[in-house]
Amino acid sequence: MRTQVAIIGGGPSGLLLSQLLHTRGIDSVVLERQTKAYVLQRIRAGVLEQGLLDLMTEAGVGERVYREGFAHDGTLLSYGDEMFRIDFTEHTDKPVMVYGQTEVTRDLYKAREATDGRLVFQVSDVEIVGADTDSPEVQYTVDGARQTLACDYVAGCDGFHGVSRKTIPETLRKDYEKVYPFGWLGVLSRTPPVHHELIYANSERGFALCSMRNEALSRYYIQCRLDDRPEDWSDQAFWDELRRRIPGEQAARLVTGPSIEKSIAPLRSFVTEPMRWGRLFLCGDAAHIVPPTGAKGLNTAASDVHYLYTGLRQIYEESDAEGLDRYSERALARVWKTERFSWWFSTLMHRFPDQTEFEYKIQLAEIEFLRTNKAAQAAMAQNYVGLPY
Ligand code: RFL
Ligand code: PHB
Repeated sequence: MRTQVAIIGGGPSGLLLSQLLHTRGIDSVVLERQTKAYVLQRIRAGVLEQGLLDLMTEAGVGERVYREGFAHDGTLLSYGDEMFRIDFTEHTDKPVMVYGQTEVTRDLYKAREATDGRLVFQVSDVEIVGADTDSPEVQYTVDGARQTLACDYVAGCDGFHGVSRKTIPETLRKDYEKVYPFGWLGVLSRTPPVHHELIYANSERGFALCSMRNEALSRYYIQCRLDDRPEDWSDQAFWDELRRRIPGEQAARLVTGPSIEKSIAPLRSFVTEPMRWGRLFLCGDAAHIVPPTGAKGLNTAASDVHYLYTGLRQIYEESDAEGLDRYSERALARVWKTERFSWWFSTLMHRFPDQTEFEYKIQLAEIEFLRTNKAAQAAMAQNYVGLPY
């Protein structure tokens, strides 16, 4: 089999790139390790930046998100019983959209299937061969048979645990990592959200986040220990702990119900450099991870897709390699700014096990500064709605 761009990974990065390339008549094949049903049951991101919305529109999948998504022009921060709002419209010209990653992925699968996109599921033993030559290929096994996909370029969109990043020789890449000493326990429940905007809560007992998918579906998170397991947390224990971490007024209003999903995610900041080796380009979680505070993971994957799509268009439509040659540099410049914001917001809002009383006081002083200082609010708002591409 042959294609122009072999895409490893059928998550949001791989699918969005594939659908965008299709709009320009550039052929791709997406190789996904899991089944489509498995990819669609992963509950992840919920907040989309304007940049991602624009890419979805360009890819022809921008209709449902504007119909069913919820535009938010502010977010709430609390500490103890105090709560204040960061107003996006006061400091930026755009809102964010609350719409689940699951729905983004569903829309993209639908579009790829409607346009006869080639998607291969349940591939295993994926191997990228000759990435540093002019004729790379991807070898993989499906239905027990070994296959070879010849291509011009390989897009490594296979997430943090994929094979693409590891294909770049260790001597040529450098990994930067920070692991946080806690995780997030997330619960999805068929209950109305406690507030119509998101609440990021700093409490003495640890961080909490009140988010949502729609008027009848809520998504809540609480900071938990790294050795906690979802089965250790009954629904009742989760709701009790969440109530203790958000302002009393919100706690009194919280509607609880049975969880329909409960999972724990560790928090990590990670970047690999460079994001390109020969004809292999890393994109999304394959190249970088942010802690979820600030909702930047999927959105940063989308900005990579933008730079890679632009580079591929340039080479196929104008025979100009400038965009591909500068892909890694351009993507990383934005990635590091997003890493900084996610690290800052995580550090501001969580309880660290070794935190001294002094450090806790400093944290509260910084939140207090943010509550009262317009310049600090503007910086937060601009980062939250998404830095320009
Ligand atoms: P994905 O989604 O991990 O997709 C990679 C795909 O590659 C497949 N794969 C392989 N396929 C073939 N061969 C192999 N060897 C393969 N190895 C892996 C996988 O099966 C998978 O289908 O990466 P992608 O596309 O780069 O997308 C990244 C986003 O999924 C991620 O950044 C976000 O979910 C992060 N994130 C959030 N991001 C936001 O922008 N806003 C949010 O509100 C937000 N909330 C979150 C989040 C992530 C979370 N968790 C669980 C990590 C909340 C949570 C709790
Ligand atoms: C979510 O709704 O899943 C969500 C929202 C905001 C975040 C992280 C996750 O910062």
